[in-house]
Amino acid sequence: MKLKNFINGKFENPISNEWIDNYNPSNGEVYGQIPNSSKADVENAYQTAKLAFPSWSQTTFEVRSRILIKISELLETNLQRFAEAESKDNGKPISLAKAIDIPRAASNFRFFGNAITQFASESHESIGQKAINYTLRQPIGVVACISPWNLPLYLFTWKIAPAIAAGNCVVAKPSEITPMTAFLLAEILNEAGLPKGVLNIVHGLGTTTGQAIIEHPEIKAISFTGGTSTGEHIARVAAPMFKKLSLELGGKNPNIIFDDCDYEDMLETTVRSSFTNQGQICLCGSRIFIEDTIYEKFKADFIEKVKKLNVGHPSENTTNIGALVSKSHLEKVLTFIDIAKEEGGNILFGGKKVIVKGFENGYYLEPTIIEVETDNCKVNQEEIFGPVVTIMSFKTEDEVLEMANKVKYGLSATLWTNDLKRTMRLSNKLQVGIVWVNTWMLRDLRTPFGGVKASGVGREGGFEALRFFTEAKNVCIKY
Ligand code: TXE
Repeated sequence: MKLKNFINGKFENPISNEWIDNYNPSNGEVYGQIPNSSKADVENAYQTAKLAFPSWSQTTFEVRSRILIKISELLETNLQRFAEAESKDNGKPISLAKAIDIPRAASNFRFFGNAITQFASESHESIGQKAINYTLRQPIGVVACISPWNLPLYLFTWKIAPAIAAGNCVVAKPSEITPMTAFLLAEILNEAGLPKGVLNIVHGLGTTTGQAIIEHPEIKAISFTGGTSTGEHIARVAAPMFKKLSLELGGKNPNIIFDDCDYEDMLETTVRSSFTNQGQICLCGSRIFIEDTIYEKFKADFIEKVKKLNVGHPSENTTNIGALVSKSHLEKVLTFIDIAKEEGGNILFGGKKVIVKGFENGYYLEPTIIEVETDNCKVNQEEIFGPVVTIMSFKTEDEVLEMANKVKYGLSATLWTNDLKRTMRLSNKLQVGIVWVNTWMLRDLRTPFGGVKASGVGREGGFEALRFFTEAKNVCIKY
Protein backbone atom coordinates (compact mmCIF):
# COMPACT_ATOMS: atom_id res chain seq x y z
CA MET A 1 0.00 0.00 0.00
CA LYS A 2 1.26 3.46 -0.94
CA LEU A 3 0.53 6.18 1.61
CA LYS A 4 0.15 9.74 0.38
CA ASN A 5 0.66 13.20 1.69
CA PHE A 6 -2.43 15.13 2.72
CA ILE A 7 -2.26 18.66 1.40
CA ASN A 8 -5.13 21.10 1.00
CA GLY A 9 -7.63 18.39 1.92
CA LYS A 10 -6.43 16.04 -0.83
CA PHE A 11 -4.16 13.01 -0.99
CA GLU A 12 -1.07 13.76 -3.05
CA ASN A 13 1.90 11.79 -4.32
CA PRO A 14 5.31 13.28 -3.54
CA ILE A 15 6.43 15.60 -6.34
CA SER A 16 9.64 13.62 -6.83
CA ASN A 17 7.67 10.37 -6.95
CA GLU A 18 10.22 8.89 -4.55
CA TRP A 19 9.10 6.44 -1.88
CA ILE A 20 10.40 4.88 1.33
CA ASP A 21 9.66 1.33 2.48
CA ASN A 22 7.52 0.85 5.55
CA TYR A 23 8.21 -2.25 7.67
CA ASN A 24 5.98 -4.42 9.79
CA PRO A 25 8.11 -5.03 12.92
CA SER A 26 6.24 -8.18 13.89
CA ASN A 27 7.60 -10.08 10.86
CA GLY A 28 10.32 -7.82 9.46
CA GLU A 29 8.58 -7.50 6.09
CA VAL A 30 7.98 -4.42 3.96
CA TYR A 31 4.24 -3.90 3.76
CA GLY A 32 3.90 -0.44 2.30
CA GLN A 33 5.58 2.69 1.08
CA ILE A 34 5.45 6.28 2.17
CA PRO A 35 6.28 9.49 0.28
CA ASN A 36 9.88 10.61 0.50
CA SER A 37 8.74 14.22 0.52
CA SER A 38 11.06 16.98 -0.56
CA LYS A 39 11.34 20.67 0.17
CA ALA A 40 8.84 21.31 -2.63
CA ASP A 41 6.16 19.18 -0.94
CA VAL A 42 6.75 20.99 2.33
CA GLU A 43 6.47 24.30 0.50
CA ASN A 44 3.11 23.23 -0.98
CA ALA A 45 1.90 22.24 2.46
CA TYR A 46 3.06 25.56 3.87
CA GLN A 47 1.39 27.58 1.09
CA THR A 48 -1.99 25.89 1.56
CA ALA A 49 -1.74 26.32 5.32
CA LYS A 50 -0.96 29.99 4.82
CA LEU A 51 -3.99 30.39 2.56
CA ALA A 52 -6.26 28.67 5.06
CA PHE A 53 -5.06 30.71 8.02
CA PRO A 54 -7.00 34.00 7.64
CA SER A 55 -10.31 32.19 7.58
CA TRP A 56 -9.51 29.48 10.15
CA SER A 57 -8.09 31.93 12.66
CA GLN A 58 -11.35 33.91 12.45
CA THR A 59 -13.58 30.86 12.89
CA THR A 60 -15.53 31.00 16.14
CA PHE A 61 -14.39 28.76 18.92
CA GLU A 62 -17.76 26.99 18.86
CA VAL A 63 -17.14 25.91 15.27
CA ARG A 64 -13.57 24.83 15.97
CA SER A 65 -14.70 22.97 19.05
CA ARG A 66 -17.46 21.16 17.17
CA ILE A 67 -15.04 19.99 14.46
CA LEU A 68 -12.47 18.75 16.97
CA ILE A 69 -15.11 16.82 18.88
CA LYS A 70 -16.38 15.32 15.63
CA ILE A 71 -12.84 14.11 14.82
CA SER A 72 -12.73 12.56 18.27
CA GLU A 73 -16.02 10.74 17.71
CA LEU A 74 -14.91 9.43 14.34
CA LEU A 75 -11.72 8.07 15.89
CA GLU A 76 -13.82 6.27 18.47
CA THR A 77 -16.09 4.83 15.80
CA ASN A 78 -13.02 3.57 13.94
CA LEU A 79 -11.22 2.30 17.04
CA GLN A 80 -10.68 -1.25 15.82
CA ARG A 81 -9.33 -0.20 12.42
CA PHE A 82 -6.96 2.36 13.89
CA ALA A 83 -5.78 0.01 16.64
CA GLU A 84 -5.00 -2.72 14.11
CA ALA A 85 -3.10 -0.26 11.94
CA GLU A 86 -1.11 1.12 14.90
CA SER A 87 -0.21 -2.33 16.13
CA LYS A 88 0.92 -3.49 12.70
CA ASP A 89 2.98 -0.39 12.06
CA ASN A 90 4.63 -0.15 15.47
CA GLY A 91 4.75 -3.71 16.81
CA LYS A 92 2.83 -2.88 19.98
CA PRO A 93 0.19 -5.31 21.26
CA ILE A 94 -3.17 -4.60 19.68
CA SER A 95 -4.71 -4.70 23.16
CA LEU A 96 -2.52 -1.73 24.11
CA ALA A 97 -3.33 0.24 20.97
CA LYS A 98 -7.02 -0.37 21.65
CA ALA A 99 -6.90 0.50 25.32
CA ILE A 100 -4.44 3.40 25.24
CA ASP A 101 -3.17 4.79 21.93
CA ILE A 102 -6.35 5.32 19.96
CA PRO A 103 -8.65 6.27 22.87
CA ARG A 104 -6.03 8.80 23.92
CA ALA A 105 -5.83 10.24 20.39
CA ALA A 106 -9.62 10.66 20.52
CA SER A 107 -9.33 12.26 23.99
CA ASN A 108 -6.75 14.72 22.69
CA PHE A 109 -9.23 16.11 20.16
CA ARG A 110 -12.12 16.08 22.62
CA PHE A 111 -10.06 17.67 25.37
CA PHE A 112 -8.76 20.57 23.27
CA GLY A 113 -12.15 20.94 21.58
CA ASN A 114 -13.52 21.63 25.05
CA ALA A 115 -10.48 23.51 26.37
CA ILE A 116 -10.66 26.16 23.66
CA THR A 117 -14.15 27.11 24.83
CA GLN A 118 -12.70 27.87 28.29
CA PHE A 119 -9.43 29.48 27.25
CA ALA A 120 -9.31 33.06 28.51
CA SER A 121 -6.77 35.81 28.82
CA GLU A 122 -5.99 38.28 31.56
CA SER A 123 -6.69 41.94 32.02
CA HIS A 124 -4.87 44.27 34.39
CA GLU A 125 -6.35 47.47 35.61
CA SER A 126 -3.57 49.99 36.25
CA ILE A 127 -5.17 51.85 39.10
CA GLY A 128 -3.80 55.37 39.54
CA GLN A 129 -2.72 55.53 35.92
CA LYS A 130 -6.25 55.46 34.59
CA ALA A 131 -5.46 52.63 32.22
CA ILE A 132 -6.57 49.12 31.51
CA ASN A 133 -4.35 46.49 29.99
CA TYR A 134 -5.73 43.40 28.39
CA THR A 135 -3.99 40.46 26.78
CA LEU A 136 -4.87 39.12 23.39
CA ARG A 137 -3.98 35.50 22.77
CA GLN A 138 -3.66 35.29 19.01
CA PRO A 139 -2.85 32.24 16.90
CA ILE A 140 0.68 32.24 15.54
CA GLY A 141 0.01 31.40 11.91
CA VAL A 142 1.49 28.29 10.32
CA VAL A 143 3.08 25.97 12.88
CA ALA A 144 4.87 22.62 12.71
CA CYS A 145 4.14 19.43 14.63
CA ILE A 146 6.76 16.66 14.44
CA SER A 147 6.20 13.41 16.29
CA PRO A 148 8.03 10.14 17.03
CA TRP A 149 7.29 6.45 16.54
CA ASN A 150 6.66 5.16 20.04
CA LEU A 151 3.10 6.46 20.53
CA PRO A 152 2.37 7.43 16.94
CA LEU A 153 -1.18 8.76 16.77
CA TYR A 154 -1.28 9.56 20.49
CA LEU A 155 1.61 12.05 20.24
CA PHE A 156 0.81 13.31 16.74
CA THR A 157 -2.66 14.40 17.87
CA TRP A 158 -1.40 15.69 21.23
CA LYS A 159 0.27 18.47 19.24
CA ILE A 160 -2.14 18.93 16.37
CA ALA A 161 -5.31 19.23 18.47
CA PRO A 162 -4.21 22.29 20.52
CA ALA A 163 -2.54 23.85 17.48
CA ILE A 164 -5.70 23.88 15.41
CA ALA A 165 -7.98 24.53 18.40
CA ALA A 166 -6.05 27.76 18.97
CA GLY A 167 -6.65 28.83 15.36
CA ASN A 168 -3.33 27.92 13.72
CA CYS A 169 -2.82 26.04 10.50
CA VAL A 170 -0.41 23.13 10.63
CA VAL A 171 2.28 21.36 8.65
CA ALA A 172 2.68 18.04 10.44
CA LYS A 173 5.08 15.15 10.01
CA PRO A 174 4.66 11.79 11.72
CA SER A 175 7.65 9.51 12.18
CA GLU A 176 8.67 7.80 8.95
CA ILE A 177 8.85 4.58 10.98
CA THR A 178 5.15 4.68 11.95
CA PRO A 179 3.24 6.76 9.36
CA MET A 180 0.08 4.68 9.05
CA THR A 181 -2.38 6.13 11.55
CA ALA A 182 -1.48 9.71 10.58
CA PHE A 183 -2.42 8.73 7.03
CA LEU A 184 -5.72 7.23 8.19
CA LEU A 185 -6.46 10.33 10.26
CA ALA A 186 -6.49 12.43 7.10
CA GLU A 187 -9.63 10.67 5.82
CA ILE A 188 -11.39 11.51 9.06
CA LEU A 189 -10.45 15.18 8.88
CA ASN A 190 -12.46 15.70 5.72
CA GLU A 191 -15.40 13.74 7.08
CA ALA A 192 -15.39 15.88 10.23
CA GLY A 193 -15.54 19.04 8.12
CA LEU A 194 -12.10 20.45 8.91
CA PRO A 195 -11.58 23.12 6.23
CA LYS A 196 -9.01 22.38 3.55
CA GLY A 197 -5.47 23.43 4.34
CA VAL A 198 -5.90 23.70 8.12
CA LEU A 199 -3.96 20.50 8.70
CA ASN A 200 -1.45 19.26 6.14
CA ILE A 201 0.38 15.99 6.69
CA VAL A 202 3.70 15.46 4.96
CA HIS A 203 5.48 12.12 5.14
CA GLY A 204 9.21 11.53 4.86
CA LEU A 205 12.57 11.25 6.55
CA GLY A 206 13.59 13.47 9.43
CA THR A 207 16.79 14.60 7.78
CA THR A 208 15.08 15.75 4.58
CA THR A 209 11.34 16.34 5.04
CA GLY A 210 11.64 17.19 8.72
CA GLN A 211 14.65 19.38 8.02
CA ALA A 212 12.71 21.30 5.34
CA ILE A 213 9.95 21.97 7.87
CA ILE A 214 12.20 23.23 10.65
CA GLU A 215 14.24 25.37 8.22
CA HIS A 216 11.16 27.00 6.71
CA PRO A 217 11.50 30.69 7.57
CA GLU A 218 7.74 31.31 7.75
CA ILE A 219 6.87 28.42 10.06
CA LYS A 220 7.08 30.28 13.33
CA ALA A 221 6.60 27.59 15.94
CA ILE A 222 7.67 23.96 16.23
CA SER A 223 6.29 21.40 18.61
CA PHE A 224 8.58 18.37 18.59
CA THR A 225 8.73 15.08 20.47
CA GLY A 226 11.63 12.75 19.84
CA GLY A 227 15.24 12.05 20.64
CA THR A 228 17.35 14.53 22.60
CA SER A 229 19.99 14.90 19.89
CA THR A 230 17.29 15.70 17.30
CA GLY A 231 15.84 18.24 19.72
CA GLU A 232 19.23 19.85 20.10
CA HIS A 233 19.60 20.02 16.32
CA ILE A 234 16.16 21.60 15.92
CA ALA A 235 16.98 24.19 18.58
CA ARG A 236 20.16 25.16 16.69
CA VAL A 237 18.36 25.49 13.36
CA ALA A 238 15.44 27.41 14.84
CA ALA A 239 17.37 29.82 17.08
CA PRO A 240 18.54 32.31 14.42
CA MET A 241 14.97 32.53 13.12
CA PHE A 242 13.58 33.10 16.65
CA LYS A 243 11.02 30.35 16.34
CA LYS A 244 8.94 29.35 19.29
CA LEU A 245 9.90 25.84 20.41
CA SER A 246 8.37 23.14 22.51
CA LEU A 247 10.73 20.17 22.80
CA GLU A 248 9.69 16.96 24.52
CA LEU A 249 12.79 14.79 24.55
CA GLY A 250 14.18 11.67 26.15
CA GLY A 251 14.08 10.48 29.72
CA LYS A 252 15.92 8.19 32.11
CA ASN A 253 13.41 8.19 34.87
CA PRO A 254 14.00 7.00 38.42
CA ASN A 255 11.50 4.69 40.09
CA ILE A 256 12.25 5.10 43.80
CA ILE A 257 10.87 2.44 46.13
CA PHE A 258 10.82 2.78 49.93
CA ASP A 259 10.02 -0.12 52.24
CA ASP A 260 6.88 1.57 53.64
CA CYS A 261 5.06 1.48 50.30
CA ASP A 262 2.00 -0.59 49.42
CA TYR A 263 4.11 -3.46 48.19
CA GLU A 264 1.76 -5.36 45.87
CA ASP A 265 0.53 -2.20 44.18
CA MET A 266 4.13 -1.06 43.72
CA LEU A 267 5.20 -4.42 42.28
CA GLU A 268 2.43 -4.59 39.75
CA THR A 269 2.84 -0.97 38.68
CA THR A 270 6.61 -1.33 38.45
CA VAL A 271 6.18 -4.16 35.94
CA ARG A 272 4.02 -1.79 33.88
CA SER A 273 6.26 1.24 34.24
CA SER A 274 9.21 -0.88 33.14
CA PHE A 275 7.83 -2.73 30.14
CA THR A 276 4.65 -1.16 28.77
CA ASN A 277 4.96 -0.55 25.02
CA GLN A 278 8.17 -2.65 25.04
CA GLY A 279 9.69 -0.01 27.32
CA GLN A 280 9.48 2.50 24.48
CA ILE A 281 7.86 5.33 26.42
CA CYS A 282 9.82 8.38 27.44
CA LEU A 283 8.10 8.12 30.86
CA CYS A 284 9.13 4.53 31.62
CA GLY A 285 10.82 4.13 34.99
CA SER A 286 13.98 2.58 33.63
CA ARG A 287 16.15 3.12 36.73
CA ILE A 288 14.69 1.28 39.70
CA PHE A 289 16.11 2.17 43.13
CA ILE A 290 14.96 -0.01 46.05
CA GLU A 291 15.52 0.60 49.75
CA ASP A 292 18.02 -2.03 50.95
CA THR A 293 15.64 -3.43 53.60
CA ILE A 294 13.38 -4.88 50.88
CA TYR A 295 15.90 -5.22 48.07
CA GLU A 296 16.26 -9.02 48.06
CA LYS A 297 12.53 -9.59 48.38
CA PHE A 298 11.79 -7.12 45.59
CA LYS A 299 14.40 -8.68 43.34
CA ALA A 300 12.90 -12.16 43.69
CA ASP A 301 9.30 -11.02 43.31
CA PHE A 302 10.03 -8.73 40.39
CA ILE A 303 11.84 -11.46 38.45
CA GLU A 304 8.98 -13.83 39.18
CA LYS A 305 6.43 -11.38 37.73
CA VAL A 306 8.52 -10.43 34.72
CA LYS A 307 9.04 -14.11 33.85
CA LYS A 308 5.30 -14.37 33.32
CA LEU A 309 5.17 -11.62 30.68
CA ASN A 310 4.33 -13.04 27.32
CA VAL A 311 6.50 -11.91 24.42
CA GLY A 312 4.57 -12.58 21.25
CA HIS A 313 2.87 -11.45 18.09
CA PRO A 314 1.15 -8.07 18.61
CA SER A 315 -2.20 -9.30 17.32
CA GLU A 316 -2.51 -12.03 19.99
CA ASN A 317 -4.60 -10.96 22.96
CA THR A 318 -2.32 -12.94 25.28
CA THR A 319 0.71 -10.85 24.29
CA ASN A 320 2.13 -8.48 26.90
CA ILE A 321 5.24 -7.49 25.00
CA GLY A 322 5.14 -7.16 21.22
CA ALA A 323 7.91 -6.34 18.77
CA LEU A 324 10.34 -3.46 19.03
CA VAL A 325 9.73 -0.80 16.43
CA SER A 326 12.56 -1.49 13.99
CA LYS A 327 15.57 -3.66 13.30
CA SER A 328 17.99 -0.83 13.98
CA HIS A 329 16.28 -0.02 17.25
CA LEU A 330 16.43 -3.67 18.34
CA GLU A 331 20.14 -3.67 17.54
CA LYS A 332 20.65 -0.48 19.53
CA VAL A 333 18.94 -1.99 22.56
CA LEU A 334 20.98 -5.21 22.23
CA THR A 335 24.16 -3.14 22.12
CA PHE A 336 23.20 -1.63 25.47
CA ILE A 337 22.80 -5.12 26.91
CA ASP A 338 26.35 -5.94 25.73
CA ILE A 339 27.58 -2.71 27.28
CA ALA A 340 25.90 -3.69 30.56
CA LYS A 341 27.84 -6.97 30.57
CA GLU A 342 31.12 -5.19 29.83
CA GLU A 343 30.42 -2.74 32.63
CA GLY A 344 29.93 -5.58 35.10
CA GLY A 345 26.12 -5.45 35.18
CA ASN A 346 24.41 -8.65 36.25
CA ILE A 347 21.67 -9.72 33.82
CA LEU A 348 19.10 -11.11 36.24
CA PHE A 349 16.56 -11.90 33.56
CA GLY A 350 16.20 -11.63 29.78
CA GLY A 351 18.74 -9.99 27.53
CA LYS A 352 18.16 -12.12 24.46
CA LYS A 353 16.18 -11.94 21.25
CA VAL A 354 12.98 -13.96 21.16
CA ILE A 355 12.04 -16.05 18.15
CA VAL A 356 8.28 -16.04 17.79
CA LYS A 357 7.06 -19.07 15.84
CA GLY A 358 5.83 -18.13 12.38
CA PHE A 359 7.32 -14.62 12.73
CA GLU A 360 11.01 -15.50 12.95
CA ASN A 361 12.17 -12.22 11.39
CA GLY A 362 10.26 -10.00 13.82
CA TYR A 363 12.08 -7.73 16.26
CA TYR A 364 11.32 -9.39 19.59
CA LEU A 365 13.33 -9.05 22.78
CA GLU A 366 12.96 -10.51 26.27
CA PRO A 367 12.09 -8.08 29.06
CA THR A 368 15.46 -7.49 30.65
CA ILE A 369 16.47 -6.75 34.25
CA ILE A 370 20.03 -5.65 34.92
CA GLU A 371 21.39 -5.40 38.45
CA VAL A 372 23.99 -2.65 38.68
CA GLU A 373 26.35 -1.82 41.51
CA THR A 374 26.82 1.82 40.67
CA ASP A 375 24.50 4.34 39.15
CA ASN A 376 27.41 5.76 37.20
CA CYS A 377 27.40 3.14 34.44
CA LYS A 378 26.24 3.82 30.89
CA VAL A 379 23.13 1.64 31.09
CA ASN A 380 22.04 3.67 34.08
CA GLN A 381 22.78 7.03 32.50
CA GLU A 382 21.75 6.75 28.86
CA GLU A 383 18.29 6.35 27.43
CA ILE A 384 17.91 2.80 26.11
CA PHE A 385 14.23 3.12 25.17
CA GLY A 386 13.53 -0.60 25.18
CA PRO A 387 12.33 -3.32 27.55
CA VAL A 388 15.39 -2.93 29.75
CA VAL A 389 15.58 -1.71 33.35
CA THR A 390 18.36 -1.45 35.89
CA ILE A 391 17.89 -2.17 39.57
CA MET A 392 20.05 -1.23 42.53
CA SER A 393 19.61 -0.73 46.26
CA PHE A 394 19.99 2.39 48.37
CA LYS A 395 20.27 3.10 52.07
CA THR A 396 19.19 6.71 52.64
CA GLU A 397 16.85 9.28 51.18
CA ASP A 398 19.74 11.66 50.50
CA GLU A 399 21.67 8.99 48.65
CA VAL A 400 18.78 8.04 46.38
CA LEU A 401 17.90 11.67 45.70
CA GLU A 402 21.43 12.33 44.57
CA MET A 403 21.41 9.32 42.24
CA ALA A 404 17.96 10.20 40.91
CA ASN A 405 19.12 13.67 39.93
CA LYS A 406 22.55 12.66 38.66
CA VAL A 407 21.56 12.11 35.03
CA LYS A 408 21.42 14.55 32.16
CA TYR A 409 17.66 13.95 31.77
CA GLY A 410 14.81 15.26 33.90
CA LEU A 411 11.46 14.11 32.60
CA SER A 412 9.61 12.19 35.31
CA ALA A 413 10.10 10.31 38.57
CA THR A 414 8.02 7.79 40.47
CA LEU A 415 8.05 7.58 44.25
CA TRP A 416 6.71 4.68 46.28
CA THR A 417 6.19 5.58 49.93
CA ASN A 418 3.42 6.26 52.45
CA ASP A 419 5.44 8.87 54.32
CA LEU A 420 3.88 12.23 53.58
CA LYS A 421 6.80 14.35 54.73
CA ARG A 422 9.24 12.33 52.67
CA THR A 423 6.91 12.64 49.68
CA MET A 424 6.90 16.42 50.03
CA ARG A 425 10.67 16.67 50.53
CA LEU A 426 11.50 14.53 47.52
CA SER A 427 8.84 15.99 45.23
CA ASN A 428 10.34 19.41 45.88
CA LYS A 429 13.89 18.32 45.18
CA LEU A 430 13.61 15.93 42.25
CA GLN A 431 14.83 17.63 39.09
CA VAL A 432 12.02 16.52 36.78
CA GLY A 433 8.87 17.89 35.16
CA ILE A 434 6.50 15.25 36.55
CA VAL A 435 6.49 13.35 39.88
CA TRP A 436 4.16 10.39 40.33
CA VAL A 437 3.61 9.26 43.89
CA ASN A 438 2.31 5.71 44.38
CA THR A 439 1.25 5.52 40.74
CA TRP A 440 2.67 5.77 37.24
CA MET A 441 1.48 7.43 34.05
CA LEU A 442 -1.76 8.57 35.57
CA ARG A 443 -2.55 11.36 33.15
CA ASP A 444 -4.92 14.28 33.51
CA LEU A 445 -4.79 16.25 30.28
CA ARG A 446 -5.15 19.58 32.14
CA THR A 447 -1.73 19.24 33.78
CA PRO A 448 1.51 20.73 32.44
CA PHE A 449 3.57 18.07 30.72
CA GLY A 450 7.27 18.26 29.91
CA GLY A 451 10.76 17.92 31.24
CA VAL A 452 13.79 19.81 32.46
CA LYS A 453 17.50 19.50 31.59
CA ALA A 454 18.06 17.33 28.49
CA SER A 455 14.42 16.20 28.56
CA GLY A 456 13.34 19.37 26.86
CA VAL A 457 11.99 22.87 27.09
CA GLY A 458 8.43 24.08 27.34
CA ARG A 459 5.27 22.46 28.61
CA GLU A 460 2.37 20.98 26.74
CA GLY A 461 -1.00 19.88 28.07
CA GLY A 462 -4.03 21.89 29.15
CA PHE A 463 -3.84 25.64 28.77
CA GLU A 464 -0.04 25.40 28.58
CA ALA A 465 -0.42 23.97 25.08
CA LEU A 466 -2.89 26.68 24.08
CA ARG A 467 -0.48 29.28 25.43
CA PHE A 468 2.34 27.76 23.39
CA PHE A 469 0.28 27.88 20.22
CA THR A 470 -0.70 31.55 20.70
CA GLU A 471 1.17 34.81 20.97
CA ALA A 472 0.31 37.06 23.89
CA LYS A 473 -0.21 40.67 22.92
CA ASN A 474 -0.72 43.36 25.53
CA VAL A 475 -3.12 46.20 24.71
CA CYS A 476 -2.99 49.21 27.01
CA ILE A 477 -5.87 51.72 26.94
CA LYS A 478 -5.75 54.96 28.85
CA TYR A 479 -9.07 56.36 29.87
O1 TXE B 1 13.92 9.82 16.98
P1 TXE B 1 14.08 11.14 16.16
P2 TXE B 1 14.28 8.36 16.50
C1 TXE B 1 14.63 8.56 21.59
C2 TXE B 1 14.98 7.13 21.78
C3 TXE B 1 15.32 6.68 20.42
C4 TXE B 1 16.00 7.90 19.88
C5 TXE B 1 15.99 8.03 18.40
O2 TXE B 1 16.09 7.01 22.62
O3 TXE B 1 16.15 5.57 20.39
O4 TXE B 1 15.27 8.96 20.43
O5 TXE B 1 14.69 7.77 17.88
C6 TXE B 1 11.96 13.67 13.01
N1 TXE B 1 14.49 17.82 11.43
N2 TXE B 1 13.21 8.79 21.44
O6 TXE B 1 15.45 8.26 15.62
O7 TXE B 1 15.07 10.96 15.08
C7 TXE B 1 11.75 12.21 12.69
O8 TXE B 1 11.48 12.03 11.33
C8 TXE B 1 13.19 17.65 11.69
C9 TXE B 1 12.57 9.38 22.55
O9 TXE B 1 13.04 7.85 15.95
O10 TXE B 1 14.26 12.20 17.14
C10 TXE B 1 10.56 11.89 13.58
O11 TXE B 1 9.36 12.35 12.98
N3 TXE B 1 12.67 16.50 12.12
C11 TXE B 1 11.23 9.84 22.24
C12 TXE B 1 10.86 12.70 14.83
O12 TXE B 1 11.75 13.73 14.40
C13 TXE B 1 13.50 15.46 12.31
C14 TXE B 1 10.44 9.16 21.24
C15 TXE B 1 11.52 11.91 15.96
O13 TXE B 1 12.66 11.24 15.45
C16 TXE B 1 14.88 15.58 12.07
C17 TXE B 1 11.24 8.64 20.15
C18 TXE B 1 15.37 16.83 11.61
N4 TXE B 1 16.65 17.04 11.34
C19 TXE B 1 12.57 8.46 20.31
N5 TXE B 1 15.46 14.39 12.34
C20 TXE B 1 10.43 10.39 23.36
N6 TXE B 1 11.01 11.23 24.16
O14 TXE B 1 9.25 10.13 23.47
C21 TXE B 1 14.48 13.56 12.74
N7 TXE B 1 13.28 14.19 12.70
